[in-house]
Amino acid sequence: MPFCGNGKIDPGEMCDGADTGNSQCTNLGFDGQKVDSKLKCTSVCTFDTSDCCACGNDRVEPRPGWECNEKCDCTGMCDETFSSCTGTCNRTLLGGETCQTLASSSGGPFLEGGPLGCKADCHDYDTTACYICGDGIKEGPEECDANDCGGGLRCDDDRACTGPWPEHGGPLSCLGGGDPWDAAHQYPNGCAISRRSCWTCGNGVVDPGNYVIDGVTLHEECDDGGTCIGGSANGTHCIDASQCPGGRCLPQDDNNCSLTCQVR
Ligand SMILES: [Ca+2]
Ligand SMILES: [Ca+2]
Ligand SMILES: [Ca+2]
Ligand SMILES: [Ca+2]
Repeated sequence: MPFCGNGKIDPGEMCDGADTGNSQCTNLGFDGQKVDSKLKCTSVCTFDTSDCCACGNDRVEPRPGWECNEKCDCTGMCDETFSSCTGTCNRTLLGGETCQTLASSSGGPFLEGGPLGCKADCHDYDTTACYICGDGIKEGPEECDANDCGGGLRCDDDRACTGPWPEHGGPLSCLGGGDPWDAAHQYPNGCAISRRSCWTCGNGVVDPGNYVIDGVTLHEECDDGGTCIGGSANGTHCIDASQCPGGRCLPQDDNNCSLTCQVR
């Protein structure tokens, strides 16, 4: 470029010195520029876009200091010239924020999940993958939240407990974490289903907790197991279906203990 450096645009030059013609960052597909700056020119008379900003350019350009009001940036959405920003996000720049830090800085509830995302215009975070244990809504990896046990099931429904036995039931518990019982068992993190209030008549164990049958609140008074019905072990005592190959293990209404595990 024999005339690069003479301060005016000659054939083959995009710009020269301070002369960028009518071009601005926005003409090149960028969203804006650094405040008090403009499109610049390199020493070889090509555009220097380092003070241009765009959603999708691998850099978070927030206010103040930039016209682009970005909180985050989702890279890979634009091609090299930023004239076609239709790609999909392949890396999200979040300025160090996470679901958790975002919640605490806003004074909002504690968001436990993630990942935190970036909205397509880079102007705000996408929190749809964040979740809150304690908001009463089962979401993300939660097994339950408060009384929401998923699929429209209320955890406190007396029939919420299900199992392989014909005689079973009771409410499920949704554990919020911090409960000593939870910590001692398998639910240290909260929003996990506990079956501690379930009952199963016929499993050979007098289960704790109450259950309701036909409006009457009961608790197991006895449980002497069941009997294999059918299969190779037909007629033998059992406490689990695995003990009855080809058959079922069912509680028996005998002289001592009823089908709902009440003492006769
Ligand atoms: Ca020139
Ligand atoms: Ca950007
Ligand atoms: Ca929740
Ligand atoms: Ca039982």
